[in-house]
Amino acid sequence: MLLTDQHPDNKSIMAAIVGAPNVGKSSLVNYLLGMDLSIVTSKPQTTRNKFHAVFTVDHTEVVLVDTPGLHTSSQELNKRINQQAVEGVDGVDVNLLLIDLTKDILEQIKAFKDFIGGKEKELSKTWLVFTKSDRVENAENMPLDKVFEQAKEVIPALEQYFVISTKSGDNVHLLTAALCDNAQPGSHLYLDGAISNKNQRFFATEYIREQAFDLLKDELPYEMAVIIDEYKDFKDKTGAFTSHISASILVNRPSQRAIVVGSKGSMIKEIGTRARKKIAAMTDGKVHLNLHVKVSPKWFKNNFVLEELGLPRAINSARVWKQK
Ligand SMILES: Nc1nc2c(ncn2[C@@H]2O[C@H](COP(=O)(O)OP(=O)(O)O)[C@@H](O)[C@H]2O)c(=O)[nH]1
Ligand SMILES: [Mg+2]
Repeated sequence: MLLTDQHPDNKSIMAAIVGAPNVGKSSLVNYLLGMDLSIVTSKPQTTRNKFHAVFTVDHTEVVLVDTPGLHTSSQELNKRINQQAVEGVDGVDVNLLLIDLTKDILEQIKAFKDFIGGKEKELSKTWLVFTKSDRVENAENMPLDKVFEQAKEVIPALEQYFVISTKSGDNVHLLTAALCDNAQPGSHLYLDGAISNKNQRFFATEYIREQAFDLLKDELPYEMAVIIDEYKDFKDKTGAFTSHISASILVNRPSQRAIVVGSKGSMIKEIGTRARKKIAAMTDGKVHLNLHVKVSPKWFKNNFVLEELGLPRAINSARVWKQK
């Protein structure tokens, strides 16, 4: 889509947000956007699809690419999730490599190097963003200059670093300023007011999954996926919008269905109530949400389900799919 009649002062920059699971990628996206768009949970590996999140500062458009956490696994689902992360860093102007200050720093840097698989020379300029500074007592006394120099030996594309907290908001403005300074004159990719390349349907499934992640324990959420069966918007007599949404929560085994439904349906009801509130905050209207739990054995190996979830085949996917 080409947007015509752009302001002559328009500038744009695209930044990929990468890093290990749970470093705070989605939290940073939400902080910069000023809204809870990307799902944030205390459990790692919740984000599965890459997507754009957009904000503007004066005439400068910043397009953030939220990516799933980098993890290596031979499982088909994880291969496809990783592919989303790989594509996320492709063709961007800058990579923001997030590093959790509360964990081993150099290990995270090396994990990123392994992830890009020897292509560090082709990498766009990359900035280190140390996160969760509110959780370490003396972030300003940490030898981060030295750590940065060591990191540069591993990833030569590293240019500078930031030390931020999205909880306290510390230093995030420095990152925003650097992004704006590095934006190039040119057309905006998105219309004014756009916040993402994904639609409300996508975020509805994310918010259902987010609430289920929060409420359910252990491994179950990783064997769970959400698919929208129906999504319809109606205008009522007052002109207000009501969205009627039916969605299926897919699980792998019948025993998991029992857990997600809960005693007398209490769990699915709670997931639904919380998700409905979050979806309504996004649509700014009323929401009727119908949730069903379906047992779909091995959905995470099923090409049709994975495509429906926005996870096409990865480069290293096994060629095992039967032709229809
Ligand atoms: N204390 C603190 N917690 C954070 C910060 N950023 C993220 N978190 C927490 O870290 C967890 C993972 O965050 P999330 O944004 O989902 O990480 P992602 O997996 O990289 O997208 C959540 O529990 C967040 O609340 C921060 O700056 N300070
Ligand atoms: Mg995330």
